[in-house]
Amino acid sequence: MKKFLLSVCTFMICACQSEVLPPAALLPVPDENQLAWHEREQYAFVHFTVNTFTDQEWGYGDENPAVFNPMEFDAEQWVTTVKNAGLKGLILTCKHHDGFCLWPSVYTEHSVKNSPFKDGKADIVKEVSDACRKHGIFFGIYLSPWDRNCAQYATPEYLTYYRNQLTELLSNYGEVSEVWFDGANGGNGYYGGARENRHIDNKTYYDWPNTHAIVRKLAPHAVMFSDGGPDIRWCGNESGFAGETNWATMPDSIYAGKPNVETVLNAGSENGNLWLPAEVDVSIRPGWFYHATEDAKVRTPENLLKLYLQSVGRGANLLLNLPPDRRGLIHENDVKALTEWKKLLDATFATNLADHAKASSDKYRGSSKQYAAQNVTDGNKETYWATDDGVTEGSIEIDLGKPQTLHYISIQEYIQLGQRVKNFDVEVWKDNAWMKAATGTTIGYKRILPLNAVESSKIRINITDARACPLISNIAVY
Ligand code: FUL
Repeated sequence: MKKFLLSVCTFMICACQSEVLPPAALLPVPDENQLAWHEREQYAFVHFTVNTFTDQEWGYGDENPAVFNPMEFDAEQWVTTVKNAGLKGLILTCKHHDGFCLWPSVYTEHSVKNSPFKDGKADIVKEVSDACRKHGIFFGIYLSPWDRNCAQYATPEYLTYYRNQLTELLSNYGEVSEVWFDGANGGNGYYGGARENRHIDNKTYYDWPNTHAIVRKLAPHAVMFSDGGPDIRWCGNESGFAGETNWATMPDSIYAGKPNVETVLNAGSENGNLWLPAEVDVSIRPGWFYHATEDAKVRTPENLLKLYLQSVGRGANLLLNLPPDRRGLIHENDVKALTEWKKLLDATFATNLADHAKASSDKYRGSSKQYAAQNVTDGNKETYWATDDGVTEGSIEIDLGKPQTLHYISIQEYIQLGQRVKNFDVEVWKDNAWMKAATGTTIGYKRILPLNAVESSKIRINITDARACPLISNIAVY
């Protein structure tokens, strides 16, 4: 018996000694909804309302619903275009600043129900959300807080109106995965006939916490976007780029003592106490709404690839706007650009040369295989390479087997335990020596850097500084 107990104890001691504990989380970390959001990477925005028919960007709020008549409207065409472009979802402007509702809201007459389209029986939100579900992409809503049609705007009653509409959208159209709260606010408008200037205090008027609570209750898996969150932040511009340094973390008030809010939004904040990653919203055309005069100004496939690298390639998500035309269709020129872009993306990122390639490192956590470099090429996002606590640098070498032409490297941190890397570089083996091929600051969910078609058989990633021991879950080379 004694002997048996002794061997059990010895076994337990050995087992304990060989287990190396994972690093503690470096706060803040993403919650489940935010993690799911990171993985969506790129999706479509759709701006459509009376503006499409009046050739405006911001409707005044006095537009006659009679102008809204997209005779060839086809939700399937929108959704299949989005899906074929490799975009994972669609966020629809259910109501833009002009106040016109794309669904027959019971709280206003200013909607599709008073348009000639389908004799006032249309519900664009329903058709689009149904098509998204049918084709397996997510659906999101944009409900403008600023409403230039509503007589109550700028009074406390408007909040009830706004929240009623939000409740309608979150109750009647199935799962909503993202709710977009626009930051444009106040100014002149129709306001039920008053035709005047109305200003609100953006920080207090909307009483956001109580509106957010409605979303949490009715759409518990949705993420909410606004300039400053609560789940996703604006990237600080509408030109299509996140910062080359891009922290998913932010201080709890983006306005607190920050003179250059846009700059902070663009780069995030290394010591921020909130997980608040950036979303890059940008249009495929100069405007957010369709204008025939912009038919020749659709972004080229090459420019769309650039946007992808400046957003997804910098750890942000890409929200690409596609404005349907007056027929109610995504215009041929836009479809063509998207199709070519998808081809370009597929061709560029088709073959991961590092897939299951041999990987080694100068050090790894507790010398335990559990944290070895092989984890970065195993295709499993749950495994990662890590160093010991307090060690904030380290190198991973990947053997590509034979000389290859290298165009891009993609690196991912295991953000479940926090964003850590502050500086890194990439070297390639050239003429029997290591040669620097790229440098970067942050990595985050994903960082893609060009390697400019260099020829090499080996690549080395050197993490040179981090907020805590670095954790790399994936490295891909194209
Ligand atoms: C801005 C709005 O004013 C634009 O019209 C557009 O909707 C864009 C996405 O956000 O704040």
